[in-house]
Amino acid sequence: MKAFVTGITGQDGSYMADLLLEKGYEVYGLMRRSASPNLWRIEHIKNRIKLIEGDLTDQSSLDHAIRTIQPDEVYNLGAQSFVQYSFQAPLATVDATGIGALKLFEAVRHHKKDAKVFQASTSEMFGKIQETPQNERTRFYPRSPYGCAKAFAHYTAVNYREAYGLHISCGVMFNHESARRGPEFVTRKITLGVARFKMGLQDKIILGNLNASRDWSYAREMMEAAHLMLQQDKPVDLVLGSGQTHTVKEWLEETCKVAGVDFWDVFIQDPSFERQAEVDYLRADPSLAASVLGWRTRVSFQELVQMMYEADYKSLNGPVYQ
Ligand code: NAP
Ligand code: F7E
Repeated sequence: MKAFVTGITGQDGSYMADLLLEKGYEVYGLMRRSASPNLWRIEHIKNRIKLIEGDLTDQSSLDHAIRTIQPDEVYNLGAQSFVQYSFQAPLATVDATGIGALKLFEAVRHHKKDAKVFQASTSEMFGKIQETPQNERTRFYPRSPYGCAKAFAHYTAVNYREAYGLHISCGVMFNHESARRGPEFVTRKITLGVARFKMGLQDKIILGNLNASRDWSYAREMMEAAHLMLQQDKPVDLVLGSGQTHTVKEWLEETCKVAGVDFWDVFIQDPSFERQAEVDYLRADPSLAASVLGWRTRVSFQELVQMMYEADYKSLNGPVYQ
């Protein structure tokens, strides 16, 4: 079996590549040109995967990739995925995250119509939530250029399924984290910041809104669900999350507890880290995913915090990525 993964250098793409290699797939990944290549998450597998140069904003590179690889499965995990940055660079975000998905679906439609496609949809589409918990029928109300771009990609996936019979499944993924999370996201910013504080390398962590609630789970488990979704005969859209929610403050408190440091010593609140339009509260209803896939998250909130804090603490003495 051959799989093509966009976003292979990102958190999810690297876990997906690990998982697919374990299952015996031939793994191809899309990598964009960068002055300083960002390969740390796939360093351990770089000799076992094939990297194809290209860009989600460039139709010809996607056409070329799909035409030459002829993949059985395509995982569209590439995106400008940082919500805060999407307010600073809305057009670039929409290009990669929204139109990029359309370009990839077009490449599949023209060059490998029977490939099964996974689209990385997001709980950010629920934004200003219309009900709790959020399920497959909850109305979207995105609150950022990123959320709007993902809603466009999601509806385009549904349309390409209905109009052209493509096998595209959308995983509506709630926040998922790991030691491979980018350090700009709040979970990793906190675990890395507290580890540095503990080692005397940093005085304070500067944070924005501590009251936001997120449904956090472990990224590797999320990729297991994405893979399972493409093993179904029929395409399906599913909400993927733990069903539990915690505030940013609780993530910080738990990290401080694991590190054995005083919560009040560690952070400063700064409104400049607050969002122009915030998503206050997210909690998944993963019951359909449980019944269709037999999947649920296993790593708890406490285990996730501990795993990430310990990896960061160790990495300060040399790189350790899990
Ligand atoms: P991530 O770590 O930010 O990785 C994003 C990947 O996309 C990177 O490999 C990046 O390449 C690549 N990329 C960005 N712009 C591109 C472009 N123009 N052309 C080609 N590649 C491009 O994100 P993640 O956390 O792994 O998330 C994976 C996917 O799931 C994303 O689509 C994200 O929006 C979505 N999602 C994530 C979560 C979550 O909680 N993690 C939840 C719901 C949905 P570089 O390495 O070169 O930057
Ligand atoms: O923010 C608050 C912030 O940037 C979480 C992406 O993977 O998940 C992710 O998006 C919350 C927000 O992730 C800081 O205001 C407080 O309420 O870690 P985040 P996100 O915006 O939830 C979704 C599902 C995706 O699809 C996205 O791709 O934390 N917060 N203080 C802060 N956030 C950051 N980044 N930095 C702070 O200092």
